[in-house]
Amino acid sequence: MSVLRVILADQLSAQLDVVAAAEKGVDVFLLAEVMAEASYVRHHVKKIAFLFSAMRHFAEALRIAGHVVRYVALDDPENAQSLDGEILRAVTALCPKRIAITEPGEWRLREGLEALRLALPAPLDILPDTRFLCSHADFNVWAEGRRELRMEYFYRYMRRRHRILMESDGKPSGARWNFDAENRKPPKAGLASPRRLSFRKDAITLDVLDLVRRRFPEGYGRLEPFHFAVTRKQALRELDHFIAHILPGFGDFQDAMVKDEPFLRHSLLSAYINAGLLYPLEVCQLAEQAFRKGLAPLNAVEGFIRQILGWREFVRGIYWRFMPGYIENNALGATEKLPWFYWSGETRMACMREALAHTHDHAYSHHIQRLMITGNFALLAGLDPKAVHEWYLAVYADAYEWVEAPNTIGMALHADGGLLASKPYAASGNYINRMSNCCRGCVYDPAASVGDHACPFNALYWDFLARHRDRFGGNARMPFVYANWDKMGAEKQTALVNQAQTHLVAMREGRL
Ligand code: FAD
Ligand code: DLZ
Ligand code: SF4
Repeated sequence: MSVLRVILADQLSAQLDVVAAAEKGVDVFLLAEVMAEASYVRHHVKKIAFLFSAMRHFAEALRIAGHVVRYVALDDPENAQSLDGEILRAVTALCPKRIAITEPGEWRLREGLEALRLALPAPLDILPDTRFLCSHADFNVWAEGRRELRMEYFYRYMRRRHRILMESDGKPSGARWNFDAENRKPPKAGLASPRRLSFRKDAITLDVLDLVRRRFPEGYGRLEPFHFAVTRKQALRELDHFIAHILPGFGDFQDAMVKDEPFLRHSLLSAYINAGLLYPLEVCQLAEQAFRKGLAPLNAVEGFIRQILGWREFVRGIYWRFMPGYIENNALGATEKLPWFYWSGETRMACMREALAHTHDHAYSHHIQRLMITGNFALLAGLDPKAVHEWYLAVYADAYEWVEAPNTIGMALHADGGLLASKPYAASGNYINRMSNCCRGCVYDPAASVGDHACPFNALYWDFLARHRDRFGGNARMPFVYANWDKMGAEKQTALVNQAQTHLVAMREGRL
């Protein structure tokens, strides 16, 4: 044989050179389900099932297209149960002249390949991941010499570079880069998600569900109902459905949280884009077309495209520029153990219960729940960033370290000291009460800061600000909050700090 072409679970894209350059009937593709990857964190069982089913479908499509595929299932008795082990086993069996792989999305695997290279009898080509719209080199050129790395400026650079939402005079469409002032309204009464697609399980998916049930009995989360798209064709249907029916309302309620409504007007596309079933560029282009045809307003389309062309590419740039140290960051010195309720969902805080239930049932919760509920609580309570990072990496179907770590360590926990975000996303119960309808059904009172029924987010918020005044006191975006703190007077301040301690004790004892 000529080339062994290795495809990882999140590289299911025919456009990648590893796939596109293959010689039919000569080269061999290797895809492997391995325990090392399926258990390095306690992944959600839906995430494992989604990836295994999508891998099996991708392998099937390659075979139908005339390629030779070596597919190693988890239950294969010969399975070495690690990616390195499976590459070595395939090389021994097939004696390829070369081995080709797309650069993995996680640092630990990228490093592992360098070590593996030394053990391989044939050359190993690590090819760039061309699905991303900004290469490592281009990100570094953009970042070099800047005092601060801010998404908004990177996003403008990407808009110009890829000519997305740009007019012929070189100005941004609508003469503004950002339309968020028109977005992010509180939920209106009766706000619900439009109809969402649900994909039927075929024999491949049923086999995978059976496998996951047998092999991951202690896995986190609810396996069924399972209606993820598992092929590119299905993912394209999900994309078309989003563009036609949901995108027009995307911006308006982007930050709203509604009880029993996990999806609202979010796209649910991240798991598909990250695994390779959809390409980020095609998603942005289809959204732009909807605007050009007058099918979706600019505030919705710009807001959506910014998430992908801006945030998604930006966090990837940050990850690769600052790894391996990035995930070790703990700028705020946070050391609290991750409370068990992150896994069990058993807490009296209704907003947390809601976000954790979505996570458990769907391997999904939307951005504001991740940032302003579970992330905000972790920030205020001073939870250990490494433990929080491992939790986020496990529980969402779209989670890979390159995208999860900057969002968790940087955006949610400010543990990178402000590298990614200029101020911490800290908020009290007042914000949650404004942006959700959860407080109505909660044993805690969002208007109370001290006492038995005081919303924990309130005292924890003030205590957080007081604890970190040295760091945030001079922040140009935070003078009002510190002015409010100072106005309270010593007695109220002491009561808040004591109340925060009461909440932390309750948290440690599983009573919060
Ligand atoms: P939509 O709200 O419809 O957004 C559209 C698309 O924009 C998403 O599909 C995604 O591709 C992209 N996007 C939006 N926000 C971000 C962002 N901040 N960073 C990168 N891409 C973004 N996203 C992941 O893909 N994987 C993760 O592991 C992940 N972990 C997160 C952890 C924390 C603590 C936080 C605060 C955010 C995290 N995000 C992660 C970002 C974001 O929450 C998800 O991309 C989004 O919720 C996915 O749902 P959706 O497809 O419905 O997104
Ligand atoms: C997340 C994951 C899981 C659960 N299982 C596998 C697997 O069996 N085989 C594989 O090739 N990749 C898997 N992955 C994805 C990797 O752990 C890793 O997150 C990505 O390949 C990083 O780019
Ligand atoms: Fe969450 Fe506080 Fe509202 Fe309860 S009262 S739902 S804990 S914000």
